[in-house]
Amino acid sequence: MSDTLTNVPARAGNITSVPAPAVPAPEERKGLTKKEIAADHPTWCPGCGDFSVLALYFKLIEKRKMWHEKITTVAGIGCSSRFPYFVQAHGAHYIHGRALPFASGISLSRPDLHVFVFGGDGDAFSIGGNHFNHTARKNIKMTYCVMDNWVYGLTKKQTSPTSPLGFKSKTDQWGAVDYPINPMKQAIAAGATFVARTTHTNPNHVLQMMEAAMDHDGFSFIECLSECVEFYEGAFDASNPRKGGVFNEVPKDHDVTDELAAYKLAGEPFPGRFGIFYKVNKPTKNAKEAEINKTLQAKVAGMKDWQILQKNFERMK
Ligand SMILES: Cc1ncc(C[n+]2csc(CCOP(=O)(O)OP(=O)(O)O)c2C)c(N)n1
Ligand code: SF4
Ligand SMILES: [Mg+2]
Repeated sequence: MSDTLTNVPARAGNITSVPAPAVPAPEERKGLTKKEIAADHPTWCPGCGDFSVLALYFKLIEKRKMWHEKITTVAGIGCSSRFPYFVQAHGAHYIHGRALPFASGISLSRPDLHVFVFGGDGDAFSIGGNHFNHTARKNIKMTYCVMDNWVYGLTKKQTSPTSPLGFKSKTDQWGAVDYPINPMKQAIAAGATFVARTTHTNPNHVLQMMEAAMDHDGFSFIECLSECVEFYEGAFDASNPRKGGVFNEVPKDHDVTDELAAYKLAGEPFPGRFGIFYKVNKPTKNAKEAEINKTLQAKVAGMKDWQILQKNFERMK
């Protein structure tokens, strides 16, 4: 189990601390079962790929013995973004495209939590495109899993930034004319320090990617293909061996620290590769801010909150 799950001290500060409720030592506590972590019955269409991502998230929580008070599940708006409703733990179904800034606040103020963000391609790359770039470049510790179905599902079939050319939708009746973005290239270029690709049709692989992403100290991004059976059926058949497609993993000799090699992999035509394309260690914003806080807190050690405020006011006179 990663240290971040169990050994991170409570947030330091000048605020009077409230005694924490008695929680058994980690080794004495059992991991949650799916029954304890599953909330409402998911309202997705039967056969939607999102079911599989949710089931694997439950599996991850079970396997890695995470507890309710250590997990936060955040999302924006969309079918995929309904995710936090179905998880019996802290979380938020937030504003369309704004899941990442909300999750950033959680991550920076509560470094002891595992922050997971789920959402769709529209949420991530249309309305939330700007936040995606900035959260990645800041290297804020969290795992962002984009359930990419190449369409706006919730609003019933509009072209999304990942829809391929020619895709017929309510916003492109004669076929999409705008070039799609490549989420993997975008993540690498924006500065994400962990970039992986998987597909809902390969459960073991999804779990493997989620585990690796969770263990990464920084902003980890996963593009998970997740079929919308209602508005883009068969979109990913070419990546599914059960439908006559091929599931090709990242070559064994791929150097995950080589940005250009990762970019090259990301450029392979669909169905492309699956696995970890890029992974480097860089100081996180969390670590940098913690350092600043430590230095500043040392300067006011032993002072009461009102004394710090008074000192500040006096300085402003
Ligand atoms: C500010 C704002 N603009 C537009 C919408 C309408 N809207 C809701 S979800 C969505 C797109 C969802 O697509 P995606 O993120 O790909 O999720 P999916 O439903 O495909 O999982 C849009 C445009 C909204 N809720 N809020
Ligand atoms: S509309 Fe598509 S994405 Fe939304 S729940 Fe149905 S199958 Fe899933
Ligand atoms: Mg979508």
